[in-house]
Amino acid sequence: MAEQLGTLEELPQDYREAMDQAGVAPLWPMMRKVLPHGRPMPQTKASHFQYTQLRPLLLRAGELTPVEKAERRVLVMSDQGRGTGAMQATSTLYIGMQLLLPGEVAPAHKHTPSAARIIVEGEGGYTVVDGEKLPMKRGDVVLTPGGEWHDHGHEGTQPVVWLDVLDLPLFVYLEGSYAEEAPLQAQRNRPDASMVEYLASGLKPSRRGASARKYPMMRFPWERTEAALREMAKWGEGAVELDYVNPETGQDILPVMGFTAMMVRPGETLRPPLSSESAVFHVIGGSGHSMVEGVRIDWTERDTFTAPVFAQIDHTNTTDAPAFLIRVSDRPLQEKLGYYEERAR
Ligand code: GTQ
Repeated sequence: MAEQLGTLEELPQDYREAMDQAGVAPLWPMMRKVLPHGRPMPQTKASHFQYTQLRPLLLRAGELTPVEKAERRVLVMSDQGRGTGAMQATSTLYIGMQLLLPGEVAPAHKHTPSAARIIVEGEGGYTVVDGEKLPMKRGDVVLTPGGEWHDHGHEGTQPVVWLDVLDLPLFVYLEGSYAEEAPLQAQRNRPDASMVEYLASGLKPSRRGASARKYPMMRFPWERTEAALREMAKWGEGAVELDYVNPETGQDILPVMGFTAMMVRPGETLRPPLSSESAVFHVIGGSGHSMVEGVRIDWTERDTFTAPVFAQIDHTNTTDAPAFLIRVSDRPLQEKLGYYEERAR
């Protein structure tokens, strides 16, 4: 039914005022705003954050604001559909670039939203989650799941920078976002689970009925991810993409956010189907360009860009070296809500 719905202006002034007084409003003039036909009408716009622009601003924040005054020294990367300052990159995903200088610590806290870090630059940074010390190396994905204590530290000599990805906007929308603070955590004196229990893909500890932790592996080393992508690319055709999964369950690594690692071969263009998820892409290595809803984004290593729901997306690598991206999306949330969808293009 493509019938034109009634407007507010059509209604008599006295009636509109009386409704206003009573705290009510007619649905029909607003109906299409909340229930558009055929597909959602996202406010989110494809946005591109160039690391060459962010880096000097972040280092300057390091001079201007001591970590004690910031708790987390972060530049928030805003969806340009909502405007700079918006605490979201898409409807559900928040991203920010965090700087920690040598010797600094970001104190322990825990909060209802989940976070993941993608390490952008620097050596010697670490995050402690629930007592487990997770080294932060370039390209690693490090999880701090909702409700888990975490603090950050830095034992190196150069600035450490990472991309924070949180499901914060969802929790703010739910009026469910809050944090608690505590002193730094005692650290367990052993390597993280990716180096012990889950060192080899396809193997996990025999537990004889005892159950694993809810988040058994919280660091996904990039070194292994890249090696797996390169090997896959040699032996198959089509998109080379790996899902990050919980090694105990095979499920997504966090409740709301899903992660994949992608390799775009030299000369290749990837054209994924349209999907109901919104996404953040972070470039680990290489360069290329993506078309997102007709917007061309020329990206290079350490850049970050976003795509709204149902966006037409092409990724092209015209260089002669492979390009590597990590993609974060809200698909796990949408699957839990029962509406995740893909459409042929
Ligand atoms: O490192 O714990 O970008 O709590 C925003 C909120 C980072 C963090 C952010 C946070 C953190």
